[in-house]
Amino acid sequence: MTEHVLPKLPYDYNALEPHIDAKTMEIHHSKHHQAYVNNLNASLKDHPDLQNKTVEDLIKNLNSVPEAIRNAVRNSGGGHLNHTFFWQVMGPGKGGEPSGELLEKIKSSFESFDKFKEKFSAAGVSRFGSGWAWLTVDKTGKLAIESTANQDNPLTESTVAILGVDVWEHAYYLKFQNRRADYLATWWNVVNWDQVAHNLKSAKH
Ligand code: MN3
Repeated sequence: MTEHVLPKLPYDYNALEPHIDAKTMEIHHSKHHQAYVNNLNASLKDHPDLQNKTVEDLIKNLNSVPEAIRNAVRNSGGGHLNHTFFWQVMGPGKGGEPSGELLEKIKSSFESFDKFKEKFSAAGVSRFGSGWAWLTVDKTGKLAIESTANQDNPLTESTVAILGVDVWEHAYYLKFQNRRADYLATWWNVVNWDQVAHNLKSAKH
């Protein structure tokens, strides 16, 4: 069978310091993300027809996954997809503001870049329990801020995420404890806007 594998982190565990600490990154990637990958492979063990599908395919078409493993695929496949995405939209020496078409779209959708940040952070802060906040684009090119519970991905509801932030406690608890709003305020310093612009362009195709 083709097994899903943990992707290599595109930078070192300490690369996002001081904003996100090395220990959090190490545990998040090598333990949490690895567990999603392992659990996804375990849930697909007796389903050879699903083993060659990409994780995007599985999450996009959850209703075609047999009911017996649907929830497991939703959680562990979603976890694998979301974290693979999350590592890419962050990077060392990033932050700042987007430019070009992405900035224009953000301004026309949310009034200003600052207002966008405010609304996006609010979506993360107000997500009860564990989940994600997203900037998504729909088929018509319209941007929206969304929030999902657990490891759900907007793809299941047919919008495409171009930016996302993990608000599970495991993403910030070591450094920020219960202060999720402080984590989110700091997180803007590591956002890789070049990757987000790339995601916007690819989502159109
Ligand atoms: Mn996580």
